[in-house]
Amino acid sequence: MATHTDPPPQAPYEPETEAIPDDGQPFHPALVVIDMQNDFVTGSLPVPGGASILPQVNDLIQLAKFEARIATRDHHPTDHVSFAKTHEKPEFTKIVIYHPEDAKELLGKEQILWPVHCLADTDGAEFIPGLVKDRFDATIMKGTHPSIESYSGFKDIWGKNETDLPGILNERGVTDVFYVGLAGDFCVKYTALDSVEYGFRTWVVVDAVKSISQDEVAWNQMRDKGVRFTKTEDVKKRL
Ligand code: VGL
Ligand code: ZN
Repeated sequence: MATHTDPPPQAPYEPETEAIPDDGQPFHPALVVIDMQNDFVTGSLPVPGGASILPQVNDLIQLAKFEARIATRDHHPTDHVSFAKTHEKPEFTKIVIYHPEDAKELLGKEQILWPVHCLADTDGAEFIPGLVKDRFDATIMKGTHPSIESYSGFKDIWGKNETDLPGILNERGVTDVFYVGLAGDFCVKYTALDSVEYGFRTWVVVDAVKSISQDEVAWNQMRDKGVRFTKTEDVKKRL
């Protein structure tokens, strides 16, 4: 039970944002909507405040000027490597995992063990009610291989398998990609970091994103790698 001597619960960190410059450079924007799925909002791995971003996400989806609108979905098999249950270990602890074809090299990666979430073809993996999903040009499914974790919409955590996302963006001549959705410190962060690496001007729309952790760590990692932060209102003004 909370007492008067406890420190107040920390308000979520909110990074500073900027308006999108209109500086005469080519501007071909795309929107990527990350993991707006039941399990991340009302299901087994709820992101605090997840439901609250739906109005901003829907407003952005309906802006006429985006040259592509793409969704991602977490879509795991029952015994996925990221599930605590698969390893018979407690949820939210960390283990070291290996690539199924590369285990002999012993190049492990730290893996947080999650509750079972976004099982393929279950309600938990469906888009949340009210999401304007009929406007998506493509939906990228990720985390579909039982032994491979995939947070980013571009490629798995080992960087071995690329999705269709970079091809779609490049085909359409996209210069600027706007990222919204869940969770800010996992799938949004890893997607945005890859987006910079692929050469896109990369924007995270901070009032259309919620994170699992309330701290600034993930935001600083993104900013340090060249991800830029803006707000729904500023996107509407530029588009
Ligand atoms: C995610 C944890 C596990 C996400 C996906 O969408 O951010 N987080 N799988
Ligand atoms: Zn997942």
